[in-house]
Amino acid sequence: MKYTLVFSLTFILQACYVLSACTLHPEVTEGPYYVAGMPVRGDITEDKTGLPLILNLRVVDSTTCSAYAGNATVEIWHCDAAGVYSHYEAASKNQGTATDTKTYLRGIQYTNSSAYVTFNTIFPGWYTSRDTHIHLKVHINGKNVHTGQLFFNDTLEASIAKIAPYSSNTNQVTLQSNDNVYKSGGSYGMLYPSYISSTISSGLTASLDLVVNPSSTSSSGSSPVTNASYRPSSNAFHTIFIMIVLAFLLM
Ligand SMILES: *[C@@H]1O[C@H](CO)[C@@H](O)[C@H](O)[C@H]1NC(C)=O
Ligand SMILES: *[C@@H]1O[C@H](CO)[C@@H](O)[C@H](O)[C@H]1NC(C)=O
Ligand SMILES: *[C@@H]1O[C@H](CO)[C@@H](O)[C@H](O)[C@H]1NC(C)=O
Ligand SMILES: CC(=O)N[C@H]1CO[C@H](CO)[C@@H](O)[C@@H]1O
Repeated sequence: MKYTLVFSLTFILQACYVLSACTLHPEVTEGPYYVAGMPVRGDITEDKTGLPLILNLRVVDSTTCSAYAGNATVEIWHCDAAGVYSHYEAASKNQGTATDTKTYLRGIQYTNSSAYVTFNTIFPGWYTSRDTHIHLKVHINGKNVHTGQLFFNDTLEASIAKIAPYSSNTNQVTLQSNDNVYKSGGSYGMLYPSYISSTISSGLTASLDLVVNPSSTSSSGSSPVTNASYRPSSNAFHTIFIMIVLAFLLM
């Protein structure tokens, strides 16, 4: 009877713990357009036109569920309104594999004392077979601990597609439900932006916590690690701890 109670209470408390814990963000592919060594800067727009987008991203430690106080950077890169990436303009336009030296819409920021970075950029466009997205990497002491992608709501994307210069993008649209990267864990990167002021033309701003394990190494290549194998490993210990405490209390 006592043990049944211990097991039931452990199960309930464990369920509460899992629900309240921050979940480690799954690794998703870095894709073919990553370039190392990009500038450290908050404004990555350069001469690109589009709706202003302000991103506030906070690095959270999955092992403690609190803001990561150490030496972290967040790096982002994304395509322009026409679906073209700097450094890979030819490849983005299906015109071969030549690379260029452009750096627009790429940058790295060190986290501030609240573990935040802020990027000023433009809302990205899209290209065939991919939903609109922003790539990111989190580095800790220079080591890449996480590779992810950020996504937006399909309905929001459809409204933006009607506004210049996005309205000139003739690439095929891919809905989230058909995007293979989104399906591999993209929901953790969903952004829910608000307008900077009263209308969409003022631009958008969004915030997100990036939950990473500071001691892991990003898989970052074309074979992403599944989210299940990236869950924090403290649960087994937690379960045993709760059971011991309850057994004492009920003795
Ligand atoms: C850190 O950056 C965030 C987002 O830009 C900002 O709200 C916050 O005030 C900054 N904190 C410090 C201590 O500078
Ligand atoms: C922080 O990490 C960077 C690499 O991203 C490294 O160059 C720098 O020395 C580190 N700073 C400290 C204070 O550890
Ligand atoms: C996207 O936005 C539409 C309209 O606001 C809403 O109905 C839908 O549930 C949203 N989808 C997601 C995945 O949040
Ligand atoms: C967001 C996401 O991809 N979640 C998946 C994590 O892994 C479990 C187990 O493989 C899936 O059921 C989830 O759909």
